[in-house]
Amino acid sequence: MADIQRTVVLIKPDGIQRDLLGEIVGRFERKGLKIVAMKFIHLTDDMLEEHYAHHASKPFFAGLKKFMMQTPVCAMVLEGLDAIESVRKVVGATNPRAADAGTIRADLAMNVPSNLIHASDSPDASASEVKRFFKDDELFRYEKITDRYQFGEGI
Ligand code: IDP
Ligand code: MG
Repeated sequence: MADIQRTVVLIKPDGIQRDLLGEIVGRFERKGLKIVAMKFIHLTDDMLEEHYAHHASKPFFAGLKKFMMQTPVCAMVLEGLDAIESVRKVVGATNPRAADAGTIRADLAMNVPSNLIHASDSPDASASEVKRFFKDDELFRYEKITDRYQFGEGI
């Protein structure tokens, strides 16, 4: 059974610098994910210490944080059937050179940390990332006439 889930996506500074916002958002829209929140955030060192805590001991951590603060990031919450896994599939593997063709990272990126996108990797991560980056009143509920195709029985 598929669940309706929410997931957090950040378009990283390389996406902003390379003018890929429209292309990336368009891919999620065309997939059928519903944008329920969207804004620019200039990430802080504190936010990144929390967000990338799993990399705190890595030699690339300082560079990763610096990269993530080069410009604002475009943060969004996407909703859809099994949205967490669906979005990770559309995004592709962490190393863009190893990602499957057709994914955003394979098609549009070459390197790390500049692999264009962050996407939540589990329901727990999604829940804490929604709280980390969004206030309740920045999350919107609304009906779209296409919801009937993209949610529930799909008819
Ligand atoms: P993910 O973004 O695919 O979930 P994670 O392992 O959670 O991958 O890593 C978070 C981010 O840290 C990556 O997207 C990438 O920007 C950066 N990163 C991961 N591994 C490396 C590395 O070996 N060198 C530099 N940056 C890295
Ligand atoms: Mg990750």
